[in-house]
Amino acid sequence: MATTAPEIMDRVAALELLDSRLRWLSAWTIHHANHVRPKRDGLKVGGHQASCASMSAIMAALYFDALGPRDKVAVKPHAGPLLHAAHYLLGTQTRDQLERFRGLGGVQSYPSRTKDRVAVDFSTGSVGLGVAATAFTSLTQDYLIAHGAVAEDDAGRMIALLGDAELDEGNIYECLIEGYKHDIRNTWWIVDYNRQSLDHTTADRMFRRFDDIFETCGWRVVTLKYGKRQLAAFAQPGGASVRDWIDTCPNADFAVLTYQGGAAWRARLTVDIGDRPHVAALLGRFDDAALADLMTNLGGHCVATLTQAFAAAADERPTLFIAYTVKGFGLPLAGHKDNHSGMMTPTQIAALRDTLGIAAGDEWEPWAGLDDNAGEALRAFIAGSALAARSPEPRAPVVPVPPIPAPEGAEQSTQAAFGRVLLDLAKSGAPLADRLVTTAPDVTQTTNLGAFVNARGLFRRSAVADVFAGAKVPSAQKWSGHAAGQHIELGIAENNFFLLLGSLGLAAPHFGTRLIPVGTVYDPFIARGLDALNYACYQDARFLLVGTPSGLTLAAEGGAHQSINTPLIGIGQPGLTAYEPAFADEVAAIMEHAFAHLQAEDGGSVYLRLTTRTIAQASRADDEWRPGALAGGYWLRPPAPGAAAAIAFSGAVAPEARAAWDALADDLPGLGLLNVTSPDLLHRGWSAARAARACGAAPGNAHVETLLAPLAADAGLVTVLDGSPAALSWLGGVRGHRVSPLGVDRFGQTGDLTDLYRTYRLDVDAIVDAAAELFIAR
Ligand SMILES: Cc1ncc(C[n+]2csc(CCOP(=O)(O)OP(=O)(O)O)c2C)c(N)n1
Ligand SMILES: [Mg+2]
Repeated sequence: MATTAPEIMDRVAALELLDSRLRWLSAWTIHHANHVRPKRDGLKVGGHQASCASMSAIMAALYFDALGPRDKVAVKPHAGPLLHAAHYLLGTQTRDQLERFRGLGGVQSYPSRTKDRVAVDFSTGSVGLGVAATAFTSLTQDYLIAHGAVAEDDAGRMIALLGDAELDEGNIYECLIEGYKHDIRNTWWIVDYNRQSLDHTTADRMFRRFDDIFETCGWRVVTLKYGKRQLAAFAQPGGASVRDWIDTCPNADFAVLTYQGGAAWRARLTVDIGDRPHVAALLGRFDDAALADLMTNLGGHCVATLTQAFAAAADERPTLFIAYTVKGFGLPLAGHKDNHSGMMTPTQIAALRDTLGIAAGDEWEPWAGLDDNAGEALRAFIAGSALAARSPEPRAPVVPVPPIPAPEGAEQSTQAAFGRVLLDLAKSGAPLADRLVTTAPDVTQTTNLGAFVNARGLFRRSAVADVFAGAKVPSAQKWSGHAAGQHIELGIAENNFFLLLGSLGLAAPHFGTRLIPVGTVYDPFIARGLDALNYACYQDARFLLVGTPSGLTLAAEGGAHQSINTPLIGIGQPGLTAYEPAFADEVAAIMEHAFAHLQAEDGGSVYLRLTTRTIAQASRADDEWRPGALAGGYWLRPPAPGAAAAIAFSGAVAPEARAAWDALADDLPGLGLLNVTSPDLLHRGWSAARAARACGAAPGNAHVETLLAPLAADAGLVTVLDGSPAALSWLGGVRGHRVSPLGVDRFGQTGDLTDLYRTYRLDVDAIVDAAAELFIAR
């Protein structure tokens, strides 16, 4: 705890001044971007002055007092300007960056690990996700401790500062349940309980319900409802009545009175409890301004209350702090119904500046309005805080990737090949194998992770026996858990799965040790966790995601389990390279590449879309296919120069594409057969090459341009995949070729493969017909 304040100022006084500095700087940063900086587009810039003001005391107490050197914080997205203000006071953020808040290259609207220039532990933006990320990062820390990569004494606390409306997000409760199963510790969630969201005032029925929910899941709940001045008033004659009144005051009434101010408080209190003993005398001792101050002196605005509460929760038990606050505290926006996006007028901000004694023109001066001694004292105070003592994020060494041989077998499925590669790695003793962490949302066995888990065990901080094995019940699965295990078993909630992948995938920058997370999920249920996947990618977390089984090829499983649009997700998701291999040797090559790519400085995460369909493997004369497969596609049958047509396919429909090629080759001499292993990479490369050419730099061709170059200018392409046809139909735009796209764009249904491929036009006949259509249409 920081106690370095010079004698002229005690700790609480320093934190109170810092609270008001943070509130001012955050308000001014937002004001400047909206009212001072010249505008070119007439659009509102935005920012959330009320949401910041609500939490400035919490920020001051946490960042300048309670924070430990290894603690990590997820800051409520719309309180981002407070985080930057704290760094500005510390000297680690520049005025130029603040002046460019929400402008190109300036401070981001919401804290961003990758785009902001100050240390951001967790990006936030989509409410609820940053909160849960702290719990999964604590689990990641426990995993690293158990595996000897982090010392127990070096464990930090994972802290979320959240808005109360974030508690409406379902992912919070999914996380609570999963966290309880894994005995989560070292996690604090601090709720800015201002009881206002964007549209609403929190339902009064929720009062104390959060206590029940969190306590049931093993959390300690600390409610910080009253500030010190309120507590002092409650101790006076008549005070108990005021306290009872506050405790039963509906949230909306409290907000209205806060907005209306001292006279309104007095009138209402007088009507409601003025006839109770000593109340009139008590109220009479406060003028209107002092009464308004008293009634809004809530726990979340009282740094003394906050620092005491934080210090008292020093053990590792997960803790929920419910800090009562006023949205827009200290601003004319306080309590107003529409204050979420509300902004002070130039007149109002000038008035606020005047009350702080800041001269016009000195708005950015960190210590303006304070005498020199006070400014110097505060500078010294924060220089001694834990925020100042934090080291930059570590750089973790790269783990060497061994060659990954292709699984043997003339007939294989890509899903089985994936499982085989992991098992072989587990047995190999390669250093990379020790860094693998697998996880799945209750689909470990049906996604072929089981063999790896048998070899490496389930991860549990405290050993868990395999009761079935103990009772000698025969099973292919060994399901005992121990601290050295490498599979983190999750319940079925896919949001948790993606949040955990995101946390494991940040182990390198967060803890200095690389983990290689591998997660499997049924391909259609990627959609269930899509925002959490996007969030993980936005943070530049690195992991291998395997969506399997996929597509209509699941046949008998029916339309509820057959993924259709995941290839488009693969194309559309930044930070994630999507592959859909057809053959087992491609799976091995892509996994080898992926393990390096997800460790590379300019790399990213990788998504494999796989299938359980066992198909005849391609016979290979050499390894020439390999670079093309990694780059997104290669010719399984190269077209003759000037060829009039080609078939382009991805994944499970390889047998149909090959058979159609056989059927058409005589009629269409020089017909090409293109195996597109990554529509995503081909499209991305095409965009990048065009952008580079537009900038006059690197005029080279994209891989897809080179691939399609041999075809005649007026050639036709048949594209086919078990997924949305749009994932490949764009190929026609690359060189202006005509396209006849096949794929799935209706819900699937049950059936066998023959019936379904015929019904949905993925069979050989459909491909032959699609080729004919290209030429008949000419
Ligand atoms: C997933 C998601 N949905 C909606 C939004 C838009 N949004 C941003 S803040 C907010 C309300 C937040 O209220 P609260 O958490 O109570 O924060 P406060 O500003 O009151 O502190 C909403 C709806 C969002 N950022 N993320
Ligand atoms: Mg709120």
